[in-house]
Amino acid sequence: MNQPRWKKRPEGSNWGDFGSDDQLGRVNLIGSEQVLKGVKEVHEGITFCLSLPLDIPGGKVLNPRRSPPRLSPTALGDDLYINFPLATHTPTLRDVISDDQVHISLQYSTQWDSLAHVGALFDGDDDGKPECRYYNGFLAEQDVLNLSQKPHQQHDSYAQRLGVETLAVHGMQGRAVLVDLVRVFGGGRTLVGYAALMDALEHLDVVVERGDMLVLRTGFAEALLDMQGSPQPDVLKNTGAVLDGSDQALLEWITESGIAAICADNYAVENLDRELAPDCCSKLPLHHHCLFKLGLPLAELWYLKDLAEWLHSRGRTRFLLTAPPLRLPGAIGSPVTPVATV
Ligand code: UVW
Repeated sequence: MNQPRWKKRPEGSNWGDFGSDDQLGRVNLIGSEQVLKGVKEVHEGITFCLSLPLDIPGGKVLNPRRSPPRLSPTALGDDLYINFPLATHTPTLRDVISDDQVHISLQYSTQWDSLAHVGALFDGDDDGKPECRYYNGFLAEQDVLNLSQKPHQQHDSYAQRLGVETLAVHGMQGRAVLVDLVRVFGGGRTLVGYAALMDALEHLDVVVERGDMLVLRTGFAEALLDMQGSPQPDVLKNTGAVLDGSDQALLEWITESGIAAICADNYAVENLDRELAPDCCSKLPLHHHCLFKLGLPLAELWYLKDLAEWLHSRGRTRFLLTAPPLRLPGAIGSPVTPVATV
């Protein structure tokens, strides 16, 4: 095993516990045993698609950096390959070809955050000079992300380590447990810290075990879907529960519970609307704890309503989740079409 990339790891982190070169973090806990436990939850062979249409939300309301996907034809010279007759160049041919491409913000809609999504300025060498590091101490520019400036001002990014393809290759299949927060708190904006989450687990009779993927329904994605591509910011800011990443007890529970991933139907999983104290050092404390300290991937904007209602009607909370991201080398996030099998 190589030497760790750090002398001092962040307090409360698991850096090094899965090996000094580990790039999977808590996803290591999703092994064959977890897949078999997931398969045991398949009784009826019914599947649910847990993705929104990837052009939802619509516009740039949730995150002004991220644009809706734009589809266009592939082209060769002046030929655009939509309903393109091959007879154009070879008169005897009767084939007609359509072929397209997409410009997409990888975290626009239903998505996974890889462990390369959120790092921190951290002094892992203990030499008083903070450097940008990601999970397991990987150094930003050296190990993880290169940003190259190409001619014509085009920037290319590429995660050499911790990119989303590491999750794709692992598979992201195993047992998941649904916590239907809508059933406990309704669909309005509720800040859920440790105490509220524990109340919800008790009320819903949910048991969370090591290696499970925790799936949180807040009602946000279904509200977005109802808005049909014209999202209403005033309504959305009061819609759906959000986790309180500033609640230390909640972060400790995430560490202790052994969960391998958190998948939510809201944007960001956590509360982004809080006022930042003058000495605050993370706007995204849940992302910091999960992605940076534990290597625990987050997923957002999943569509969970139909699954939640079905599970409730059967008095169940667990299911087999199959949710590999794209095996897109170097990508930081990824659209995903998660499938629940029950
Ligand atoms: C942010 O940048 C807030 O990212 P995410 O979509 O992971 O919440």
